[in-house]
Amino acid sequence: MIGLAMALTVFHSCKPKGVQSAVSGDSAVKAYVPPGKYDEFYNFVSGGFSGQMSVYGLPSGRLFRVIPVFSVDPEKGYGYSEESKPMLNTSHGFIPWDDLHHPALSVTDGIHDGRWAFGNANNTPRIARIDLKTFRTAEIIEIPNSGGNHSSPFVTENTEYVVAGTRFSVPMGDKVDVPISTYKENFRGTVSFISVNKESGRLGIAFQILLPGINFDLARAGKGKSHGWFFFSCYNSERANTLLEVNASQKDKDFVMAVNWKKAEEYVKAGKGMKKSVKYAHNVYNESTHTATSTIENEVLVLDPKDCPDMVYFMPCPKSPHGCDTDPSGEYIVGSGKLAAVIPVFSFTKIQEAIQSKNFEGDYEGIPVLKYDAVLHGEVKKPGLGPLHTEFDANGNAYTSFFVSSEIVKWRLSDLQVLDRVPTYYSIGHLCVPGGPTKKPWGKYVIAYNKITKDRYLPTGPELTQSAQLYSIDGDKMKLLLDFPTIGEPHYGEAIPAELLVKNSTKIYKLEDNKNPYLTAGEKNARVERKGNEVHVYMTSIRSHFNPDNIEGIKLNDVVYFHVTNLEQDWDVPHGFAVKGANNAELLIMPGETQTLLWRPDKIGVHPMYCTDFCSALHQEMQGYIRVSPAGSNIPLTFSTGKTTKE
Ligand code: CUK
Ligand code: CUA
Repeated sequence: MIGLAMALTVFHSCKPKGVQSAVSGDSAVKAYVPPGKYDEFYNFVSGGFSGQMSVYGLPSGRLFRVIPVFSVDPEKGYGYSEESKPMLNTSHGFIPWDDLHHPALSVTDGIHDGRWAFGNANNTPRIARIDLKTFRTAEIIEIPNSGGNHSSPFVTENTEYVVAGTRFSVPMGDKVDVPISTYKENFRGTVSFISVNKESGRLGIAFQILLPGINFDLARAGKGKSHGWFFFSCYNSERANTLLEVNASQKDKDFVMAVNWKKAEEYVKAGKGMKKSVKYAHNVYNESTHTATSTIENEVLVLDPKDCPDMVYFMPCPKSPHGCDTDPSGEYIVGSGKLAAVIPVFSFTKIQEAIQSKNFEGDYEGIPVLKYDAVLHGEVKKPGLGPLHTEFDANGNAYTSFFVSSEIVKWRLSDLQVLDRVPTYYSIGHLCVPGGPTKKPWGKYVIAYNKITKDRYLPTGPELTQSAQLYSIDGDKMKLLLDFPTIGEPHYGEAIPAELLVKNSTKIYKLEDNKNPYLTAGEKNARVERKGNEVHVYMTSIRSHFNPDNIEGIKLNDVVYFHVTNLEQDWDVPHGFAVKGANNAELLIMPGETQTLLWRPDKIGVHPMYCTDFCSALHQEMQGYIRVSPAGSNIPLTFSTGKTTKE
């Protein structure tokens, strides 16, 4: 008896007070995907300061893959293999990290097409394109004239463009070494329109728009009737350069900026753009050589609204706006002031009328400011505290996240009535309805990406797991179904029906299509070649041996390149490669692929190497030796596989 009572007490005291599970009835069943069954959606979630993007199944919340984008990933050799290093090149040189906030999935006619995902690098401004056939980063382009690419990488209705709005305004051009106190005079902002090639997906900076020195936060493209427009939220219209928490919260209203990008295209055609000399890296991964190349570009086209009337407008938006979201019809633009007590909803029709009748309240740094009342569809009254982001379902409803009051609020677009609210645990940032930012929301769920985890999971030292929560939205009331942990800070996510990706998923790279210059086409071609102090090992891997697996004649101070070709042509049979003392990472080589590891042997002796991925019953036998001799030694360069040991 006493033992039981004690056990109960201990059990209770393990769980902090205030934890609510709040699930009921059939919730568990709704989130349960039985072993061997597939999830209904892929959820692409940003990793925040991990610099990666992770892929979860919904409704199960199971983690499928972490896609390295802006950060090196030793698990996959990304940023460590010679082929992938150029992906992380920038105008500052090689950068192994960034801060990825927003995934965006490509659309055709405003509907998910399952081709690409895009991600933004917030710190050293870049945009990445991920190929959804391979779940690999295919391209990264750096954004010049930008100081923090937060308002990015949202897409237009046919993925004509992804955008990049600078969070920090910065001095640019010839005059960059200026006192910070000259902010108002010298600091400017830009938004960039990055074109996406319809077939290849290849990115290019089409044009940038030069803007007053305010901070751009988030953005969404118009769609349907508002196709051709882009909306950006802006804060710090005070143009403060210090203590922004006070100084950028002075004004009652900041702005949502409306950009007529069709008009901008006309100005570009008419030669209104100025060519500015800049420096930015453009990195492309070639699918047939399995190799990335990095090119430094030197020029960008800049449009100044002064020379381009009717291209940019400001709409007042209360107060310190964060999210800026367009509904599936394209008629409504929802602003979210972090410090506002209402949610302002703008009407695209009214915006057009106000522009026609020049219903301006004045201008801001030469850009017309539309009258708030003239462009407002209405305000959602008393919705909650600290509105951040809004997503939509297909039935005319909106779902807004509230950081301060820690909840999701469902409201109706037509009459702005609040319909339902559920608590989130805790302090939700972004949220995601599958297809929520598109013309065709898939609906069914809303996912909360939370900022604070507190007592939801077992403690893991000073830092707790990051966390997301899944709610069903198919009934009138939202219902909590599941908590699931995430990798990095899950700022935002997009979810897409699995069937749109499954059929196109790459299973192997065909050996006959492998154009890597260091390909070893079959075991008979395996060899080791010396060029001065460079040694190139042309190596193959197949279950369960390397060829060659005994190498002698390597000398101290040699620079050794292992070019490993995985000869397998079966799905899900990667081989790994690691050599003792290599000060980078492993290689993880997919079937039919060639990858290269650079090794600078720094010790005399015999160095083991082995396959790092358990590939067969005899995986543990997949190993070999490399003999390293003194720099002046005359041991000849030899290599073999299957030569018997001398008795
Ligand atoms: S941000 Cu994180 S909650 Cu960088 Cu999109 Cu709003
Ligand atoms: Cu190849 Cu283990």
